[in-house]
Amino acid sequence: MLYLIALGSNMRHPRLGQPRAILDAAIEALTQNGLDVLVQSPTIASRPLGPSQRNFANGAAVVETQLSPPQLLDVLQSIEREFGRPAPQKRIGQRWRARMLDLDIVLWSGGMWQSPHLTIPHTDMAQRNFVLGPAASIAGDWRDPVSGLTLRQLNARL
Ligand code: A4P
Ligand code: MG
Repeated sequence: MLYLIALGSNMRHPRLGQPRAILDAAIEALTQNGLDVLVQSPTIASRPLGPSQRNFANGAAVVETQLSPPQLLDVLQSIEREFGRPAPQKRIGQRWRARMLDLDIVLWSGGMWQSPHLTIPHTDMAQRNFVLGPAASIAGDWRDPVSGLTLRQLNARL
């Protein structure tokens, strides 16, 4: 199976430092968890969508694995937990949900997936330039099964 994964961070990690270093470490964690990382996009800086103040580092990767979508989601969430959350004093209000690292499954080679905790393609993919930009740079010909458009076409529409 091929999967397109989106990576995002806008936190400073106590050991790793800046968000782009967190993304690099996340790619390494994917490999260490047995995923075959075929391509990694350049990391971009993007303006925060939503209430957060800090800019994000965003990126994408194509990985190959025998894991099913729910199994891969388990792995991604365990990696997210491994990277932790911001320091406790910052965990106020809605911010307590903030994470060092966000890993989303954007597309997979099997087409669509729909279950209570997992929807592929990722529902917000087509509206998010910080997903489509990096994704189109490494997998521009990959077709979104919902719209029938390639990532390059979707990215051009934003
Ligand atoms: N889930 C369903 N489908 C998927 C999928 N395809 N991939 C479920 C991954 N997870 C999927 O995810 C909550 C649940 O979604 C998971 O448990 C899984 O079962 P989450 O990432 O913990 O939370 P969320 O609902 O996505 O909220 P979050 O993380 O606060 O918001 P978003 O929508 O993920 O956005 N601005 C910039 N510039 N760059 C960013 O990367 N990211 C966010 C977070 C906001 N603004 C941003 C960025
Ligand atoms: Mg997520």
